[in-house]
Amino acid sequence: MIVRTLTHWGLYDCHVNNGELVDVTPAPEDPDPSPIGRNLLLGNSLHRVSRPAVRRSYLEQGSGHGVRGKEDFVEVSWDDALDLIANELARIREQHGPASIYGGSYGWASAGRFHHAQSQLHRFLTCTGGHTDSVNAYSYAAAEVILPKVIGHYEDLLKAPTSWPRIIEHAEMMVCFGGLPLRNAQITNGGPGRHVQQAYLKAAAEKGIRFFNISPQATDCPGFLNARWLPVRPGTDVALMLGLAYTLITRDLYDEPFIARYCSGFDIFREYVLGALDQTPKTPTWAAERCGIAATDIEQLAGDMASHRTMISLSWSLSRHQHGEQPYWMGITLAALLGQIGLPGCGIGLGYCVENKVGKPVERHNLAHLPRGGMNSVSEAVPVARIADMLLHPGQPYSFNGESRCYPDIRMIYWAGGNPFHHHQDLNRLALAWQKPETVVCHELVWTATARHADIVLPIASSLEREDIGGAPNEDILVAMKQVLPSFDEARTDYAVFSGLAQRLGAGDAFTEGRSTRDWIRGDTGDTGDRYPEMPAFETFWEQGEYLFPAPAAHDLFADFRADPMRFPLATPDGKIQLATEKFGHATWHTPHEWLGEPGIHRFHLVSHQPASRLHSQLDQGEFSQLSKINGMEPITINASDATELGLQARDTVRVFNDRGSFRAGLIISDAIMRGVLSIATGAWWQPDESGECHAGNPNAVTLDRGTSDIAQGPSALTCLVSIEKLEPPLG
Ligand SMILES: Nc1nc2c(c(=O)[nH]1)N[C@H]1C(S)=C(S)[C@@H](COP(=O)(O)OP(=O)(O)OC[C@H]3O[C@@H](n4cnc5c(=O)[nH]c(N)nc54)[C@H](O)[C@@H]3O)O[C@H]1N2
Ligand SMILES: Nc1nc2c(c(=O)[nH]1)N[C@H]1C(S)=C(S)[C@@H](COP(=O)(O)OP(=O)(O)OC[C@H]3O[C@@H](n4cnc5c(=O)[nH]c(N)nc54)[C@H](O)[C@@H]3O)O[C@H]1N2
Ligand SMILES: [Mo]
Repeated sequence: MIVRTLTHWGLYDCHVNNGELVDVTPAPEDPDPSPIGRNLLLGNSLHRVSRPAVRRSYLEQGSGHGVRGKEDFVEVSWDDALDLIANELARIREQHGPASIYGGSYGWASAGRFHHAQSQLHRFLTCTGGHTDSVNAYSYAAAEVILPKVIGHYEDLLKAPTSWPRIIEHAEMMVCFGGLPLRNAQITNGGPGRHVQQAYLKAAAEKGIRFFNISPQATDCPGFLNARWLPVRPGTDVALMLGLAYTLITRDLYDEPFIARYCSGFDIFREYVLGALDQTPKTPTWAAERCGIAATDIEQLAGDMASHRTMISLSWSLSRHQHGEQPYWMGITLAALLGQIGLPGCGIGLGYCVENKVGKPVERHNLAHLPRGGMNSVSEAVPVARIADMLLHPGQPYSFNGESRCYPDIRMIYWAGGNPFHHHQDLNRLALAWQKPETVVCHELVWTATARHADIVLPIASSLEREDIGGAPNEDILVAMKQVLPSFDEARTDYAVFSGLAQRLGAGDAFTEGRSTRDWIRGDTGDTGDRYPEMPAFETFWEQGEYLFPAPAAHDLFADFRADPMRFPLATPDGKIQLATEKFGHATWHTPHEWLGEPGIHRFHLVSHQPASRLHSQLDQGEFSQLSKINGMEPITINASDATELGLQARDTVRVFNDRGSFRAGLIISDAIMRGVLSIATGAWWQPDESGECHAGNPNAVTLDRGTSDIAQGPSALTCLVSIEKLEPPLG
């Protein structure tokens, strides 16, 4: 039997024999399928949670006993587990109020719109009395806060910038900060039906567009683009862009009429660039000292950008540095100086190739998602990456988005669909903070480090073990995700679990509305039926298995604003691009807390990027992910001259460390990474030994857990200096 399914990494045919998954092959319609699908083979069965389980001393002695993450678990019946959780939720809400329950629960979970784990959890917690939530995403939190102030329409800039066909037709140059890493285009949150980024890049290369890869790694652009590599020190793009801006302004290469008509605050920004107030002109030489790119190259690039039709791309990784708000503000400022925003195929886009959807001509479909089921009784939401601070400092003040706020006093954590013990920074610190609440509940498929750090773990059915409707607002396919496999052992869907809990808490009807899973799925096409009259009725769609939306026309972002800024103003106070604001100043260079400009004793910058062989930590146990490992560990890349200097060889087991922690990894030696930089993918399952050293190679063993700044309080995962040494085998 072959059953088709949609995942965050594409559309696959699952081959099932006697209730077992025997093969996974990409849908033939996908022109450039992702090998990540192979991970489903072992991944759907290895390390699964079989039955509800409770941490031993929590079960035997109650909350407040034992140490999370250091104990074994006792399996219990579903009824006992659900009674335990329902009683605990009721007790804690009554004693400490709904804000003491943290349901932020960041994470990607699986494709499938109805079973989306975080939406299920939010609906359940809202229906039963409310909870503290998180705000913004690890991916680009700094952008989410700064972009609305600068340019208004941040959603389109991030997810639906000027489409590739327009770039290919009109642009002459593409300057890519963070490159165009095709490995990331394997993914779209919700699921891509057809992978298109490689074909677009090839067409752009054939057209003769010149690419510039501004990144610590040459591999961030595929070889066929023949990109010019300008190795930049991590975290210094703002300095580089200021050097470019200085050149444009002082050589009169900037577009004065564009600035006058479409921007405000230029005079303040110009004073800063010229050094009128701080006596520090941001010359190319000043920039070169910080970013490591020669002043002559900076001058030449500025001239080239001004004299050609140029598209600027800023990868989302730039936002995950300390002061990650600034590269986005500065990138927009640079694009404004060039005056090409809104011209066909030019201007600026954030994150081409970051996901399959970015740059694809799209119409954002208004697909329904599971509603919350009312207003959350708690209005406060904590910036997503401040979780350890929140747990460690209840009641303490912090600043966010120009406001002063206080952290809530969290007594219970409820997590479904994410893996904070892979995704959060400084995991040893998180493990300490995680001891604070009275109860931690986790819904998981597999025994991740997050499951191991809970008190109560519930086994969840995988996306292959339930039915759903699959699709993403900016992809072109809707998929009837039929059930592929029976549930693993005693696993249940998140929905079934929350239905059982809601009933115990007297909110059963409010949660389920008396609807079956199929009823919910049927309603999940949103208003698409109205917008696409040719779309078949649900039953026909379900039988046919797929619906492809008609291809929309390519578009140029901000073309309407450019044509008529009065009629199509930006969503900023004066409708213009804000190069300076009263409250937040202007795009500014801040010296990072850790960077190669002042290395100190740890003299390597650790860049942690998205993995080519999986999605985050998901299915790390799968075949394709395991093939990428070196001696069972995540590979880490070092520059060849650095390796020689340190006496390191390819495939050595290395120890990477700083004052926060350490991890082990297998070494790759390369000329395609700049000196002083180490690069490792995120997502290896955190496996700390007694000393806290991770044996699998999770970079968050050593990363910095600080907010980007008071503006967005996003993650600063990429601001991280480390040392590296060969791990000698123990003597004897
Ligand atoms: N150092 C460093 N850290 C980073 C980053 C970085 O660049 N550097 N990047 C950050 C970014 S951008 C992101 S988005 C995060 C990603 O972090 P996460 O989104 O937390 O990572 P995933 O591995 O996708 O975690 C999803 C978890 O949900 C489980 N799951 C899957 N389906 C279901 C389901 O139906 N129900 C339930 N209950 N569970 C399910 C999976 O088994 C898995 O453990 O990592 C961040 N962390
Ligand atoms: N295969 C795969 N694809 C994915 C994901 C996955 O897990 N697997 N995750 C998805 C998710 S959740 C997200 S948010 C996106 C993330 O998309 P991005 O954030 O764009 O991706 P990263 O791979 O983290 O970073 C891209 C490159 O930025 C470079 N870089 C790092 N720091 C700097 C810097 O300071 N300056 C410059 N110029 N370059 C720098 C690094 O060399 C890195 O390879 O990817 C998505 N795509
Ligand atoms: Mo992300």
